[in-house]
Amino acid sequence: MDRLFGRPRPSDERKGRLPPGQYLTEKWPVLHYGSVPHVDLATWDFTVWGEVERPLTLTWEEFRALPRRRVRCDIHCVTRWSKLDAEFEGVAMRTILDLVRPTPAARFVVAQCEQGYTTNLPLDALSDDDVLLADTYGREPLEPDHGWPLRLVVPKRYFWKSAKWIRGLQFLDHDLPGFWERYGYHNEGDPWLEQRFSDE
Ligand SMILES: Nc1nc2c(c(=O)[nH]1)N[C@H]1C(S)=C(S)[C@@H](COP(=O)(O)O)O[C@H]1N2
Ligand SMILES: [Mo]
Repeated sequence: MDRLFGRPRPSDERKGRLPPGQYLTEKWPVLHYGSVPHVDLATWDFTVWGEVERPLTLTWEEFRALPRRRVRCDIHCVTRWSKLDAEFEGVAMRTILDLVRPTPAARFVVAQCEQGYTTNLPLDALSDDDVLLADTYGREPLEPDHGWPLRLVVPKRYFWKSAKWIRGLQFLDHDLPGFWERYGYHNEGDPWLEQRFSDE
């Protein structure tokens, strides 16, 4: 009944959106292993290979010509900060999946990035319609720190699965733990189940 009088308070809107063990931040922290890569769009490409019927390599211009999609989502980092209402724009993963057509054997995907960072996801998780290859945040190109020119955004997983400076996707018939997953991070990384580390 409160809702009849005025707008809901921010605390009401936020209720139920913070997974266990997380706190809210307004800022957007920068976190990664190693340094920010120097990327030249003239030589940049995006490659999809492995268990797909139509392997694909896109130049930056070709990537930018694909249909666009905007996703508003909450970010949950395993280091316990969460940021609500992030607005990314780019190409829906569904669009890429339609182009490359995973084979019936394809079950897992490894995101491959500049400087060798990797992270793994089941194909099911990648197929969600909120999964994005994002080049834009808040209507501006991504900051280099946050993954310019292109990052993966997987809203339903902890943010280490949202690979920055992504250069390709490798489709596999078996699972292959990525960079942090090999160092003890959970293989699935669902923030609502608090899947932080693999020994928990
Ligand atoms: N290429 C690359 N992507 C990466 C990482 C990294 O080290 N290298 N770190 C991950 C981790 S641990 C987190 S929490 C998020 C942080 O993204 P942000 O700096 O945009 O907040 O990026 C993820 N993507
Ligand atoms: Mo992280």
